[in-house]
Amino acid sequence: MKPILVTAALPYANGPVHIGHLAGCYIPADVFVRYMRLKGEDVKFICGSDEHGVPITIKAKAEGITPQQVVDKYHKMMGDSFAEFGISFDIYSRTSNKKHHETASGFFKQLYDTGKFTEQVTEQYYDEEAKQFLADRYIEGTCPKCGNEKAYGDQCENCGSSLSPSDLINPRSKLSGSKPVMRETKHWFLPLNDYAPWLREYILVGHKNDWKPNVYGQCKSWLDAGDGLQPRAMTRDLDWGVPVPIPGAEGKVLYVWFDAPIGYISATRELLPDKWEHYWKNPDSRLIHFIGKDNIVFHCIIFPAILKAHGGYVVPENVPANEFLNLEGDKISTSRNWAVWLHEYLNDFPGKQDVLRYTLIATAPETKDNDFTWRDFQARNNSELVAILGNFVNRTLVLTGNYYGGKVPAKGNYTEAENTLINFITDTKKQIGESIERYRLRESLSLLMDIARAGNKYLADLEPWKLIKTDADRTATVLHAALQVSGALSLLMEPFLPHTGKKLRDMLGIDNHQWDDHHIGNLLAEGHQLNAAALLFDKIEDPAIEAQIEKLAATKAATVATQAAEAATTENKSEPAKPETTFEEFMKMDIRIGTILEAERVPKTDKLLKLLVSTGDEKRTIVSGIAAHYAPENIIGQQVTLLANLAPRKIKGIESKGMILMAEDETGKLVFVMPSESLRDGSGVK
Ligand code: B3M
Ligand code: ZN
Repeated sequence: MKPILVTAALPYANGPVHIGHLAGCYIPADVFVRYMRLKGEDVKFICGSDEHGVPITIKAKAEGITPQQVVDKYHKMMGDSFAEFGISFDIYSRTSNKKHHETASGFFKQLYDTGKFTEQVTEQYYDEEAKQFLADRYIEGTCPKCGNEKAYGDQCENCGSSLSPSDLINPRSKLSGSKPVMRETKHWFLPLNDYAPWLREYILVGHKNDWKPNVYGQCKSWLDAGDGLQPRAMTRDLDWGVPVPIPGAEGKVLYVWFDAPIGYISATRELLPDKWEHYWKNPDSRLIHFIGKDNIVFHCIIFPAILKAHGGYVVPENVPANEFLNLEGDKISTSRNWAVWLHEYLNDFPGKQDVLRYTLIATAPETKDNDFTWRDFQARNNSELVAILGNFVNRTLVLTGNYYGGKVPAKGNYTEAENTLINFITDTKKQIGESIERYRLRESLSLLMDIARAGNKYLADLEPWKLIKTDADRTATVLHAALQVSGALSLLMEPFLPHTGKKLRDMLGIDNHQWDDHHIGNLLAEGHQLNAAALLFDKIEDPAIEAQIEKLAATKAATVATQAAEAATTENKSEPAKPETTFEEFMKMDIRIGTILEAERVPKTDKLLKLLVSTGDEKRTIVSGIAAHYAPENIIGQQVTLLANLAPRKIKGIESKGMILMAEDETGKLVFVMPSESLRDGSGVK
């Protein structure tokens, strides 16, 4: 039996868990692990809090507390809510603990001692006001790939690109807001470029067919990028993190994306002090990382390169990353409090963990971003869980209670109807397993519900409540078979709806817990006494949903009010003056009037519109970061002012020729700069 090591991304301990985390990573991982446990596989489920990195120190600064106080607060909050929700980690550890510091610095030291790093003095952005180098999220600016104006120095959450601070357009310090300057500093780099041939073989050849297209595609674009993989600094000028364990590195810590994935190893060591190598250093081991799409490059390129550089470790077999989940049509945002927080859900909907699990699996963003709405949540519960699954089980148990005192009736002779039903369950069980093992969890859940649908149809066709009046033996057989279907459901739903599976197994008096065929169809022997029946699910009424919708509306109103207040309180701070220019320099700018002929959203981005703009003598494509401000259909025919001779740039694979000039109002809204009267396209601006 091959050891299976499943990890789920270590969430930053700078805030609570929300439904985007659950849908993107934790529920898929939990379904997969529960299924593997049911099959009797040797599987371990590893997670913990990611407690280093700039997100933590920014939160600490914002709350006026220490980073340790931040991580202590959120590590407990997340661990408790994961446990109550039923994410069944074998360990939920944390990267600020001693075991991790030991493991991560030991890993770094081994790479250092074996000459895997290059030592480089480079220029790095420095905030002269805060007197601090600006690593990763201490700096933000415009993403060169997608135009997101709040991209971080190490990654862009909008398009998932991994960045370096020097890639950012208009960089600014998150500490003081000032424009940073460049200053020299020494760091230790992992020459990722040296691992490119191996990574190409490992991913582009080895996992061409079994990695999800969204994952494979991102890796391929990274590996095929013109300038290819670059050496990447694995240390930072920060005082919060794992100190760099070599002389001359005072005041420096391990880059969080070097130390955090090693957190998977240290947590396994904590869980299995004597056996952890059986999972991490066994060539037969299956290492599977469940993550969100913004973590792909770190788990598919950087961490495997680190493991390869160290040697002796398995590398990921698969990294089934999900896309993003939105909420009521808007991106989930911790900073705007636009989220359904897990701890609040557990408080508002006690005992309904599985309703949220069901909804988030059924709407999982497996291949593209998806949207959670409270109305859909209500419909999933009322029209599917209550009306299909709950209804079938309840009718079967109530009729057995009424006719046979709650004892499993005699099987009698199965007809084709029973044999077809039981064979359908066996076949569907096989398909469910195959879907789970291919990380198609929406499909696998839908197959589970097909079994409940088949059960309902069987009862509707045979109508035991009428049959009882004319054919007692036949009725006994029908309910005997229906009970076997309930029994099978109680096992097969375990990966998806563990709380409900347990509840149903208790009602049926089943303590079996195996995912194997011979139990399907004869889980409940004649004469077996069932326990008291109860509803598996109850309806969720409108007021409960309306309360949640109103809560979100209040959140949005509060955010808008805050933004307006911030805009109002900050004196009308115009953009900082730019350095002086000359008439000659200005005359190089070819600024013209144009008209937008066509407009469409750029797929997989929130900010970008692809425009076809007429400038009189030609029509050109321009990608513009205004999607958050204008719907494409509303700007057809809009006259605009554009910089026509800006060097063409590829943005999200689209050749963009020119730039639409926009003015920004005090709330950050972008407005067109246009002539006071309609002009011929191509008219020059001087
Ligand atoms: N904490 C990023 C995130 O929370 C990071 C994951 C680390 S997994 C080793 O999205
Ligand atoms: Zn981007």
